Amino acid sequence: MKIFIDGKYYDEKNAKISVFDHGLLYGDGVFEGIRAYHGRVFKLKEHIDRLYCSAKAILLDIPLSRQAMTRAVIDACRQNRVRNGYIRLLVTRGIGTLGLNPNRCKRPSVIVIAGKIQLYPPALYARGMEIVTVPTTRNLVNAVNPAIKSLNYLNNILAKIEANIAGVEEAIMLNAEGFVAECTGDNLFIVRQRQLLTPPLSAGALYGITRGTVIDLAREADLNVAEATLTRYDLYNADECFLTGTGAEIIPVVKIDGRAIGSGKPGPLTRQLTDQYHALTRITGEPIR
Ligand code: PXG
Repeated sequence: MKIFIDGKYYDEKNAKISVFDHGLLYGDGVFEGIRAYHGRVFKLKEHIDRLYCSAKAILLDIPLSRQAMTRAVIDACRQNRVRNGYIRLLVTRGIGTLGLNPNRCKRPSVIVIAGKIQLYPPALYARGMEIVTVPTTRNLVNAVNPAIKSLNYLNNILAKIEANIAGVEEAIMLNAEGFVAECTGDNLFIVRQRQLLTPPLSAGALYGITRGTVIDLAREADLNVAEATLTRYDLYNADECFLTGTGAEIIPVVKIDGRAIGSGKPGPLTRQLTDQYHALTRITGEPIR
């Protein structure tokens, strides 16, 4: 695998960053996780836009234009002959001194890794997954806003560890007010009386690209979609529940905190949206050439 770092390609064993990079020292930086399907990069513009929004929020000046960044992602796929895969795009604050001050960092670093994706086990898609709510609360929007896809994911990692301890693969995180925000790496939807509901960004959700795609697909199919503040009670009494993310795509949830959701099997709208999503990945995206 050849990895792009600041305009040059390095093979895996030489792809290194400095121990003085503030991305490592302080988690100071932003990232994206992007998929390629059938020789095309899916929703690339949306991911690039979100990357620049995350960077803006932390006053990080990305040293590449959006066009050059788009080119770098496509080129990294081409160099690695990735047609179906996963692209991790990172911008770190760059090399500085020991000490928080980002002013000491002269130039942010841009890293593009184009490789394979680690997915949930296929059986979970067929049967649906069981998840739990966990004690670690979503970051406050007034602290490190969870809308920023920053390199500091420790809050989510703690929640993921709590899910692992409970013997499940994902955790539902609540915000400080006790409303549902999202999962550690996936957004959450429920279906109630044929209406799709998902927490608003103000509840502490990430502006998920898959979430946005699912909302568009649902509207195309004449389904009613709304953002809603949801409690655990709403989840337990939903007809269906599913998670969305670049990695997960759409994965059904059939049990939450020991309560079976709906019939206890993946629901019909979850299946319908999954089919629509897969159809879209077959026909759209930025060609890798
Ligand atoms: N919530 C959080 C906290 C995320 O980090 C999503 C929701 C889903 O957003 P998208 O835009 O992907 O629909 C994410 C995305 C990984 C990995 O390597 C993480 C994400 C996506 C893909 C891979 O763990 N997070």
